[in-house]
Amino acid sequence: MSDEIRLIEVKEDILADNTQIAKQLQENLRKEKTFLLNLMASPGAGKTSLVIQTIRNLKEKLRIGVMEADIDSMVDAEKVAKEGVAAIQIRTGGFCHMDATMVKSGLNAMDTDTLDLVILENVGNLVCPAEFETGAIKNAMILSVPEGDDKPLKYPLMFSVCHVLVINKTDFLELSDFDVEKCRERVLKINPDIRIFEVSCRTGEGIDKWVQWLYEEVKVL
Ligand SMILES: Nc1nc2c(ncn2[C@@H]2O[C@H](COP(=O)(O)OP(=O)(O)O)[C@@H](O)[C@H]2O)c(=O)[nH]1
Ligand SMILES: [Mg+2]
Repeated sequence: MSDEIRLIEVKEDILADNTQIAKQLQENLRKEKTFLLNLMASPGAGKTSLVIQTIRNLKEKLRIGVMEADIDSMVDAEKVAKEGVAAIQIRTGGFCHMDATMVKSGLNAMDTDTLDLVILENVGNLVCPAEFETGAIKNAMILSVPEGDDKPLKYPLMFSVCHVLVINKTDFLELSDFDVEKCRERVLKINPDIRIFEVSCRTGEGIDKWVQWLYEEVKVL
């Protein structure tokens, strides 16, 4: 019976096609001088909070748009729109990541040539979004203190595809056994070039350094 069943490996093909579309998209964004930041993290790590902090710090200097991606619901786009920037919500309809085609549709719905910075808040998880290039100029991720300092050991791919790691919720450090130095060592072993920022979106501590890094990157583009 099993002789009749054909097994077809599609994952590699899907990823190769996606990479091609992502490359083209990134080229177009560079020409347009629109900086796309792909922000990834677990649910609840503080993606929307960091997006809001970033908007508050940069909206006088940069024209910002936000693309919120979720399996369902509009709540994040509604929160972000209140900050006075262009926001759209992508509903992935069950998909646990954004691929380059979805990002392209989202960007088409925004007036990107009037924007300096578009932040993509990717779907919350540390697995699938790491596998799909989005066309972003830079990938950033958040690891929040309550998640634990062992996450680089468990989700190495995510830490390896990111240019920046933001350790968020540092206001929880004194209640937690999270070891920042151990975490840094683990992350740098996977990705020696990654930039690491320690912030609290609650107290605002450390946000200035993150915002300054992002601003410089957008300016360079
Ligand atoms: N204590 C503390 N709470 C935070 C911090 N950043 C975010 N939160 C809270 O964590 C929860 C999830 O944040 P949210 O930004 O929605 O996470 P997202 O699911 O990754 O977008 C919310 O209740 C936030 O208020 C932080 O730095 N410190
Ligand atoms: Mg969110």
